[in-house]
Amino acid sequence: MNIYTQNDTIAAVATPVGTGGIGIVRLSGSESFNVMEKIFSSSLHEKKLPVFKANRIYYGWIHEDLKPVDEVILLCFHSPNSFTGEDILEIQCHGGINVVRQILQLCLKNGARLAEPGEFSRRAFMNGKLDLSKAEAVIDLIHARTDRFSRESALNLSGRLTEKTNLLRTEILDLLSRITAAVDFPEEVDEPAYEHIQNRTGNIILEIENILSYSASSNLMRNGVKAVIAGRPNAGKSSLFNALLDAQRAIVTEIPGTTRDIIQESIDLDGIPLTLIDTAGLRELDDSSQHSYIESLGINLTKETLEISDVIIYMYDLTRGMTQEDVKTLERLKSRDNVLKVGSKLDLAKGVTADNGVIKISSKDKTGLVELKKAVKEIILSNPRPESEFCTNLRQQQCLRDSREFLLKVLGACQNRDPQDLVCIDLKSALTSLGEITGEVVSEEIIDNIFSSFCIGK
Ligand SMILES: Nc1nc2c(ncn2[C@@H]2O[C@H](COP(=O)(O)OP(=O)(O)OP(=O)(O)O)[C@@H](O)[C@H]2O)c(=O)[nH]1
Ligand SMILES: [Mg+2]
Repeated sequence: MNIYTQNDTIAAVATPVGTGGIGIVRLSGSESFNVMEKIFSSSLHEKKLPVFKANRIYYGWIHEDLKPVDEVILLCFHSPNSFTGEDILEIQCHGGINVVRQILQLCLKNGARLAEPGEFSRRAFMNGKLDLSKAEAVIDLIHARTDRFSRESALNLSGRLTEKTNLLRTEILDLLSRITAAVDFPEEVDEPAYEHIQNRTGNIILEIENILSYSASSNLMRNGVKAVIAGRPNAGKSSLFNALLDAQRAIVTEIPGTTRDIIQESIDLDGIPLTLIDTAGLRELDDSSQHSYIESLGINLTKETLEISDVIIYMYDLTRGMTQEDVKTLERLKSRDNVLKVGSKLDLAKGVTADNGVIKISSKDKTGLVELKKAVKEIILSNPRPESEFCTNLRQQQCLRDSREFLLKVLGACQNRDPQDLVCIDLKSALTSLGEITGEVVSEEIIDNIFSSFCIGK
């Protein structure tokens, strides 16, 4: 993707496709103001151009040969004080699909090129305006499905991870400088004691491990989990699905076999994005009617979904008790440690006793739902730490692990009393791995990979 190294002027629509109050077309590059001079005027009676000053807002018209396209305001930023570090103009127009597209077309016709996905942010990175971990925080913030993940991403955007990484890098650099000085000038500078190197390296490893200890909860917040509601027809699965969503999303009837397809929606379970899946009721079908055929397809889908789900909410009707088929299905799921047994319709089965470990609920009057959510959370959080001090993605975790590996080698080398110039090699590699987190040292391929996951206009 070498186009990124070019300094041409790019344009894109920065707001989502669709109708809205305001649409934004963004331009970045040295030609931005020249493009604008061709398509903007403060008046429609005659071509009138303001002197575009930095950090100012201008009112006027986007026009084509003084024929009005839209009434807009312009936000002006001059290089280097802008998001990308280049000249930037943001055209705020009315948010109609067509008008936004027309303005973009005019920009393209008058000297700009359509931006690639993430190209604005990539330019910001290239111009030192945004480090890599902050750029990744921007993507996270845009895609966050829960309040908690938004907050975590905003903290990273504000520099939490960058600052921590830089602190650790400074520590390594400091140690490296002391050893290098002694290696290069053995007459003047004494070698640091091996114990000293070991102590400091050990502390850095502990710090890295502390950040890594939040990996599982970071991954959970980022990726979310799948919880499937399964059980026999009429067990009350769709009713529970609706009750948890607090919306009438799935059809509920007293006819067994109502749900035939997989229906899924996302809910926020205390900061964890939980994809809740309603399924077709499990039962043996013995006739070969078309109706049964369709239902059997649904049942197969249910079985496949059971395989890939992180939590299985297995429901049975308390008023009917557990049937042989329920027992058989639960037997098949025995090896999984993620099954919750849920008895439904508690409002109709007040005096009914249930096995130990069964969570009794009523979707009708919403009893037992808090306990159910708590139990789901317990399964999900059996490993990860619930609170996160550091939120990292897989790439950043790999950089941290690589760095830790090199630092462990440093400890080993000190233990063996290897020459200190050898110790330096691993310290340098540990430094490089940490530098990859913020993009201090990073390959073109990784940069491409990160910025291609942005949307156009960002
Ligand atoms: N009184 C009462 N009725 C319920 C409750 N939950 C479900 N029902 C009723 O039980 C019937 C079946 O409910 P559904 O939610 O459609 O059951 P399902 O498991 O999705 O059924 P299928 O889609 O056919 O597999 C409906 O008539 C619901 O109104 C409950 O908590 N209390
Ligand atoms: Mg259903």
